[in-house]
Amino acid sequence: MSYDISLLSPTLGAVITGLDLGAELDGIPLGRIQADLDRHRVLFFREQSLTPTKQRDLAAAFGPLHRHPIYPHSEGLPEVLVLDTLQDDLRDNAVWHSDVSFLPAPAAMAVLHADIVPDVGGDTLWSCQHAAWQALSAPLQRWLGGLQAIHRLDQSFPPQRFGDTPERRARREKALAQHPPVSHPVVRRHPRTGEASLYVNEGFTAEIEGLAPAESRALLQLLFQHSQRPEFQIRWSWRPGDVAIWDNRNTLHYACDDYRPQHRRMRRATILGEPPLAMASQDRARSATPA
Ligand SMILES: O=C(O)CCC(=O)C(=O)O
Ligand SMILES: [Fe+2]
Repeated sequence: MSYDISLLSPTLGAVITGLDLGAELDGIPLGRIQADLDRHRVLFFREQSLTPTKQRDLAAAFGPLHRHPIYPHSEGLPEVLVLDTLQDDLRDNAVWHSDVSFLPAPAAMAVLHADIVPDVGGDTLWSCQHAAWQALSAPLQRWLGGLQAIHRLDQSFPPQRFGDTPERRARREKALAQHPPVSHPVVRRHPRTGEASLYVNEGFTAEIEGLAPAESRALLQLLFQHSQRPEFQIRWSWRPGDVAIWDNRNTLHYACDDYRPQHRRMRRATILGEPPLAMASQDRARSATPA
């Protein structure tokens, strides 16, 4: 099956037309989709109306799937989580984040399907963290390349969120006990493309290791602001049935919270990756050498 692709920005985002993601898996050009994802980082497919099972199967073709410790899931499908404004307070997704960076081996990719969307509003934004890294000065790139940061689940799942019933409280507490804070490189190297990208996010990154608290706060503030520059971003206005597939290693995303009280429901299947790779020291040195 061949398809057409058109770009949304120079650095990230492409819309694919002429492809039915609900077709039999062996008819879907998974290798070409993966190559386009490597190049464009976020791919969009209009009005696909994938069933939850098809969504799970499509995502599983790219790698093992994650079961989220807190979010509810599609009936009978623990790998397909449901983000429903009638069920949960999802305002915390209106913060720039990379999915499940609180895991030792976070998500490589995600497949998001729009079930119910407001007439207007409820867009999702993505930001390219390879472009963000590239736009930093060479001395800062070199310094960041040697740093590690702590990522925590509870930063995006505070007690007031998912703590309103005894069951949800217990689920959150169990999740916290099973997910102690983890340390990841501040700059990660993509295992498929070799590209460097900034890897801190407001959703889960709590501190930079080894710095004084005030230094860590100031540096994270600088990096969060930098990572969110409009130059690195795209924004998608959903129609029901739209699908987005993103590279979760080198992008951040943000679900715009501008549509309440309208109803919005999305589903996500999340493909697990590897522990983030740090920059090799010779690469850090090279990034500081004028071309
Ligand atoms: O609701 C959305 O548009 C995205 C929510 C989100 O952060 C996710 O699915 O990972
Ligand atoms: Fe997310």
